[in-house]
Amino acid sequence: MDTSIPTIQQIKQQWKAGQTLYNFFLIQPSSWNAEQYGALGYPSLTLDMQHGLIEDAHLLSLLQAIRAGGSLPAIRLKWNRPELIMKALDYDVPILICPMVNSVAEVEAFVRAAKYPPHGNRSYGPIRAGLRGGPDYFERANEQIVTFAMVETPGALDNLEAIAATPGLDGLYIGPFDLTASLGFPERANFQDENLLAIIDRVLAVAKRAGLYTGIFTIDPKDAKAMAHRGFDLVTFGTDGVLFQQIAKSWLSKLDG
Ligand code: 3PY
Ligand code: MG
Repeated sequence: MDTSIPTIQQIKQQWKAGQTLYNFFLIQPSSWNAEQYGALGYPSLTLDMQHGLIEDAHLLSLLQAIRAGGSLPAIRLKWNRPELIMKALDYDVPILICPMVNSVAEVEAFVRAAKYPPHGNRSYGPIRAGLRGGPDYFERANEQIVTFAMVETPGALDNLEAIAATPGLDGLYIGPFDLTASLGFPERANFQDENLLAIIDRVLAVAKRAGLYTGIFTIDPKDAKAMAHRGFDLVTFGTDGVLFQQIAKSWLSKLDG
């Protein structure tokens, strides 16, 4: 077991002390790709099952590679469905990010599937998670998992305070692309836009009042740093897809003609 990778308990202490956990999204289903980011010092990696090219059959080798590289794994679920949530947890993913929720009922369903009774109805069978979690995994699992509901729809914004009060929910994670697209903003995810910043600050304030952790997606390290300074706990600073395309284009542009 790699003891240099922090546990969720340690991450929660770091968040309470005001430290940001930087995070990077992986869309490529390659274990070598996943392993090398950790070796380069990326502290946490999220497998993007919603938009990434990653399917269930890739999960095991990707999760093994992420830990082998030295990063803490997370997952952005394909959708808010109990079988996907329970499977991800059995595979030993301690941080879950659930996309496109709109209502308290949807967030309750998310949390219920992620927690063992009496707080939820997660089915028992922690095939991989139990190995790291030890013999008392069942007793401690609910505290070893962080559930983030994404705020990226008008519904989530309308119901923000009530969603934040959902028992068992651990955090709110902003998806600025869907948020600005669904609200009809002129530009998607422009972090200079005062209207977007006002929403970001509202989500931060509501989350802090409710005792929740906060996360946000960006694709630019400059925006990521600004969001960390604004007070976010988990800040995504890009994806392997965007990184590859930017570098590939810039290398091509250095050639003649
Ligand atoms: C969004 O910004 O909508 C996201 O889901 C980030 O991936
Ligand atoms: Mg989104």
